[in-house]
Parts: sequence; C-alpha cells; structure tokens
Amino acid sequence: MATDPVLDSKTAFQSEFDEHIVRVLRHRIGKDEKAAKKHDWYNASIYALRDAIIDRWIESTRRTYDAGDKRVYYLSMEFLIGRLLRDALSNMGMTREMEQALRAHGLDLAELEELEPDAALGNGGLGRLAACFMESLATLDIPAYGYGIRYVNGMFRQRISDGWQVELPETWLAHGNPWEFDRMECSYRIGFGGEVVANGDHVTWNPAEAVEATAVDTPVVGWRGKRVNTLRLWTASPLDPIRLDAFNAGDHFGALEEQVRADSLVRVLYPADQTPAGQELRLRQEYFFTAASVQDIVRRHMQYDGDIRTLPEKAAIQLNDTHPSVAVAELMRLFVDEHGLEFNEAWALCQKTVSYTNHTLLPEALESWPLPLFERLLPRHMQIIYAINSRVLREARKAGCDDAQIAAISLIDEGGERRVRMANLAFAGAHSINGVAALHTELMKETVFADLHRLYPDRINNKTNGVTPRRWLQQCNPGLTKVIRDAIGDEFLDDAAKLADLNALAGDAALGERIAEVKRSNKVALSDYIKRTMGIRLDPDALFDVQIKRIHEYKRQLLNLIETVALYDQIRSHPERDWIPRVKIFGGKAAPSYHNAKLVIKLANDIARRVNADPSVGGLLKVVFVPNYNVSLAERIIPAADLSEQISTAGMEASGTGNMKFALNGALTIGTLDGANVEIRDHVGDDNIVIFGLTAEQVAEKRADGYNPREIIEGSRELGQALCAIASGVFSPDDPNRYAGLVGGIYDHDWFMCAADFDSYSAAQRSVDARWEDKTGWRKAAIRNIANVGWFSSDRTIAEYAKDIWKVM
Ligand code: B1H
Repeated sequence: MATDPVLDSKTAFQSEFDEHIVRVLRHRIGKDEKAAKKHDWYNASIYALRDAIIDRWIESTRRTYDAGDKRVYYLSMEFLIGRLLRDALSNMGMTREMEQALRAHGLDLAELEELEPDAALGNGGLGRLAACFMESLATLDIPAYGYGIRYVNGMFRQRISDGWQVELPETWLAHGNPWEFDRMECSYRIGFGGEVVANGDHVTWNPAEAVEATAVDTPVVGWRGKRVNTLRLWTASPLDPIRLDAFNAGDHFGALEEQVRADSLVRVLYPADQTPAGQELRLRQEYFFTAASVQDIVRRHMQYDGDIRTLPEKAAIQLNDTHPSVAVAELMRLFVDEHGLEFNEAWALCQKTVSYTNHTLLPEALESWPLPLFERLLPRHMQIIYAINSRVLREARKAGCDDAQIAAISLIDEGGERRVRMANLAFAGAHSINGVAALHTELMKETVFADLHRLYPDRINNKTNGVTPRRWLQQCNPGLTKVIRDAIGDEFLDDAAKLADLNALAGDAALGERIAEVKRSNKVALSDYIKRTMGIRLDPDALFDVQIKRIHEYKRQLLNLIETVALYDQIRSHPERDWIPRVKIFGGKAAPSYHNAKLVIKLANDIARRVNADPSVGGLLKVVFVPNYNVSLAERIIPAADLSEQISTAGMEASGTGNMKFALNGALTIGTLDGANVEIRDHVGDDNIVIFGLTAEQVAEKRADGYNPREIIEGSRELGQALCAIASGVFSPDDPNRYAGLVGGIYDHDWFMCAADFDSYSAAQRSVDARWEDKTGWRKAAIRNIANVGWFSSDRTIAEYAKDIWKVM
C-alpha cells in the first residue's frame, strides 16, 4: 500500500500501533482478540488513537499555562459535531496507520467508522458552525475551550411514516462514548430561585434549589495535530442522590425527585431552531451551562493569575447567539458579589471580556423571557440587569435618544407583558457584536439593533462564516482531494486560499474530466445508499439537485416543491422536448411544533410518491426526501451534488454554511442574494453561480408597499397551475384538502414571497438545464467554484475573530 508522506507521518510505527490496539483491547476493554466483536475493535481503535491525542492534549495545555497565554472561551448551547473518528485520524495523520493495523485483523476502517453515532448536540447551522470553529481554533493553535451541555438525547431521529415526520429519541450515548473524559473533580453548584439578602454593602443570593454541574471533556484535534483543545460539556447531578428519609418512609419516587430534576436539565436538546422555545426548562438549561462555564473560567483565572482585574487580558468569552447571554449578569454577579468589585469597574471588565455573535434577525427567534419567570428563577441576576439597564438608559438619554429609541434600547421590553431582552443584554455587556455575513451585518445595523448601534457605533462588526475544509473537503471527498493534490500540489491542505491555483487550470479539459469522474462516483455511492435505505433507483447521470437544511418557511423548500410540480407538468405536456434528467433531493428536520414545516415534509413525500411512480415522466424526474438528515448524511450527499439550492427569501438567511460546503465540492449554486450567497457570488464570479429573485431591499419595499400575491399568481400560468394542483389534492387524493391552507397562505399574504420569486426561479432552473447540456462549460464552472471558495474556510473566519475581537493573534 502506497503511504502518504505528507498526510501520514508515522507509518514506520505501523506494527507498534497494531500492538497497541491489541493491548488496549485486552487491558481496557477486557477482550481477547479471538472473541472481540466489531464494536470492541471500534472502541479499542478509538482508545488507542486517543492515547496519541492525549499526549498532544497535555502538551498543548502545558504550553498555554507556561506562556500565560490568553484563552478563548466559546459558549454555545449547541455543538453539532457528527462523528469524530475519521476527523481525529485524519488530523492526527494516522488514517493509513489505522487502516493497516485493522486490516491485519481482517477489519475495515470504513466499516468501523459507520458504528460511530453522530454527536448531534445541535439543530443546524449554528451548532455546526460551533463545531467547525472548534476545529479551526485548534488548527490555528489558539488556546480555546468550547463550553456547552452534554445532552443525553441530542437532535431527535427523524422517521418518515406515511410521508409524515415522526420524532424518535436519539440515543447517542447508549453504547458509551469513548471520546469522553469525566472530570468529577471539576464541578460547580448552580442555584435557582430563592431570595437575595442585603447585609450592609454585601449582597447574598440564597438559592432555593441547586444542582451540581460536572465537566465532561472531549479533545478537539486541530489539523496535523498541532494543538488539541477541550470541548467541555456540563452534566448535572443532584446534591443529594436520594432522600433516604423519604425512601424509608415508602415514597420511593419522591425520594428520587432531585435526581429527576437534575437529569431533566441535560436530558434533551430543544429541537426548536429559530422557532420559539419559551419554556422555563430552556431558561434553566441556559443558566445552568452558562453559570458553570463562567465560574470555571473565573476559577481558572484566579488559580493561575490571582487578580480578577486582569481577566480580560487572559480570557475572551464569545457568546454564540443569545442563549448564553445571562453570562453578562453572571460575570457581574461574580465580580461584585464574590470578588467585591465596584459596579462600574466590574462593568468595564465585563465588556472587555465578553463578545456576542448574532445569527438571526427573525423576530420570533430573538430570545426574550417573561420578567416574572426570570425574576423567580434568577432574582439576583434580575437586580443586576436592572442596574445595567439604568446605566445604559442614562447613557442613551445623555446621548439625546427620544422615548421611542429608549424603549428600543432598553433591556426590558415594556410593550405588553414585560420581558427581558437577551439580545439587548448581550449587546450592552459586550465590546463586540458581530454578524455572520456582510449583508446580515448591514441589516443588523439597519433593523433590530438600529438604536443600540447609534448609541454604540463601534461595536457591530462582520465576521462572515466559514466551514472547515478538513471535514468538508478532505474527509468527505477524498476523491476530489486527490485530484486537486495531483493538479496543484499540497499547499491547499494547510491554506485553503491556495485552492485558487486551480483557476489557472479552469479550462484544462483533462482536469475537468477527472473532477467529473469523481463527482460521478460520489453520485453512484449516494445512489447506492438511497437504493439500499429507501428502495429508490436513481440515474447517476441525471442532474442531482439538492436542498438539505432545516425545514423553515423562510428557506422556501415550498418554492422548490412548487417548481418541481411545475416541471412535472411541463414534462408531461411536452414530452417531445429534450428534458434534462433531474433528481430532486430534499432532506431536513422540522421543529416538532412547527405545523407548516411538517406539512412541507409531507408534501415533498406526496409529490415524490406520485412523480416517481408516473411512467409518463420516463425517469426524467425523480424526487427523494432523505430521512434523518444529519452531519453524516451531509458528508455523503454534498460531494454528490451538482446543484445547490440556496433559495431563502432575501434578507432572512443570516449566512448559511451549507452553501459554502457545496461550492467547495464543485456544485453550482442556484440562489438568491441572501446571506453569504452574496459573497460566494463575489468570489466565484457572476458566470459561475445562478442568481435569481428579489433583493433584500426589494423584499422590504414590497412588504411595506402592500404586496398582492394574487395578482402575480393570476399573471403566471405555470405558477397558477402548480398551486392549483397542490391545493386541489392531485398529490393528496387520500385527503384532498391537506394543502389548502398551505397554498392559501401564498394567495393571502405570501410573507416569504414564493409567488413573487417564482417566475424568476423557474427561469433560472431552465437556464441551469441549458448550462448542463454544455458539459465543458459546467465543468469549468465547477472548477471555478472549488478554486474560489477557499476564503470560506473557518480558518479565515477564526483568524479574523482572533485578530479583531479576541486579540489573540
Ligand atoms: C441560526 C439560529 C438558531 N440563526 C435559535 N439562529 C435556536 C436560533 O434552538 N434555538 O433556539 C437555534 C438556532 N440558527 C443560523 O446560524 C442561521 O440561520 C444561518 O443562516 C447561519 O449560517 C447559522 C450560523 O451562523
């Protein structure tokens, strides 16, 4: 077997590693080689690999302590990690070594990799971004901790039953987790409720209840194993595991109440993704992990530095959206109540330490909590928030703000039921507030944060998102990686911007051919998976047109489905035309309470059933809804895509990150000028992306001027017919009215502008058909995409955070 001197440096120790695995199997798993099952080998392989990782981990940690370096703390409710084995092997440069060691025992690494469950501790883009950022932080050799919750049940498993989404619990920990290190000694008491008592100048909070937060660590390996950082997730336990008095008195369930209360905190991830999750348990989860993290940060600082006032020089706390916003109040509480600082000094330190990333402008996703609930659960934090508010509002008044501006800036929403605004709290308590794409950041300044921005004009800045090219190119698409290495050498492996060297070869027919061959073999592999799991046969030479992401009205899966129906109609009415064979692939989960999103899933499945069984389309159109879309499926699907659907209503998708992954794997984008699509167009060039539809500005204008979708529908025959077919039950003969409401929404208000953008979208799709017929042109455009999206590496994004916000580079 040819070894790879660049990627795999340690092949010489192959047999040693093999012996190590066997030793681990014996002494840590307790199995004889002869008796070991696949799962035992899987665990042994990870433990053996882990040993190599641990050495780097300890070395990285020592280096940081010795140098007294500043650390980055990334607080996030979500880390959507997926699998780790392939990632850790590849970043450690040990893939070949592992392959060979396993082969010696008749085992196949790829097969063992499939045994690993996805760590799905996140909903979608926000959680996956946190995972990419952790990997890039380690790659850039920046000392960092990720802090979050160790959910026992992550994102639900989606089953499609009769076309409907059914949610099942995800049990990723059922067979243990070999990546974890329990840190029992690292625990904090987290209180809730109770009362605040003032004792002269000193204030004490006496919580009514408390749980213990305990750390569970997972190593995060950077590219080439340069640094290993820590993902520290909190688990909860009761202070008293059992109330023996109650148990002995016969109350066997009541005796375990505390246990249940603690368990519930870390039990499940809210599968809400930008749909309101306003329950008390969610606020408890937020405070639980935020308080444990902030206390851990302050403890570490005091242990090694001893002076609370130097915290901002040694720690940068990044809030991933507002879910950990309460960190501002918790940090203030520690400064003032525990370390005896004056409020003003504490406030200055807090702002220097904290920064906040906003990920959405959707009003329903902007977190706020009913004030009585917040005050009952966190009475001391509520007082601190009032104190912050009075300071901010006095500053606003002094700066000349009028009443309306003051009301918008206030941390308390006074309109109707009073609520605590978590975004305003984060904004006030941070020195940097960043958006996640250029357009999004501009809209932040103009809309939700307009008044705060006027008051504090140098806080908002942009950090366009990125994705890690290790997972999203090298690991998920080894075929393409090989072709690129053969074409331009290995520099791009360490610096994704170097992919630009492919530009000189964009017209190289042989390269185009090789890339097309890889794409085809990825499509064959995906087709095999779909055949095996769903029984649907696909033609790998058809155009694979893919929309995979959370199901949300603003993401407009419905627009894609309406166009699918229109195309189906057209193919049947004009069978004589040269139609391009297409496979429409959909995947994504709907929030369990999101009625219209669930209906869209059913519609996709209804359309698929009808279209796929219709002999008159002659295989020219296939529709597939792939169940249980997750990180691992993304790694299969993205390398096999020809066309990437990024069709949100302009102004609504903050950035998108799937868009970047597709382009990096040589798919062309059909999309609106929304989120990072705008910057992708700037990088790949107008000719290598298909843009359609209203701009964000036009959408805003239309909404303000009273937009009439009916008029538009009446003016578009194709759209009218497609809507009529869906609404009248052509795809739902068992329940003809199923989609009347969904389609009615388009006629009545069409908030997301499906009607307004339909003709433009449909024309764009036909232009894609025309491009596809020009094989050479398509391949050239694919190369241009790969060559010019190196900028969307999360290494670039993290370097910008490091320089501009955290000051660690
Ligand atoms: C994004 C969320 C989000 N923005 C609330 N906001 C959630 C909000 O469970 N919740 O309560 C969960 C998630 N997620 C996404 O962040 C944006 O929609 C994407 O456009 C963006 O690419 C991604 C990363 O910045």
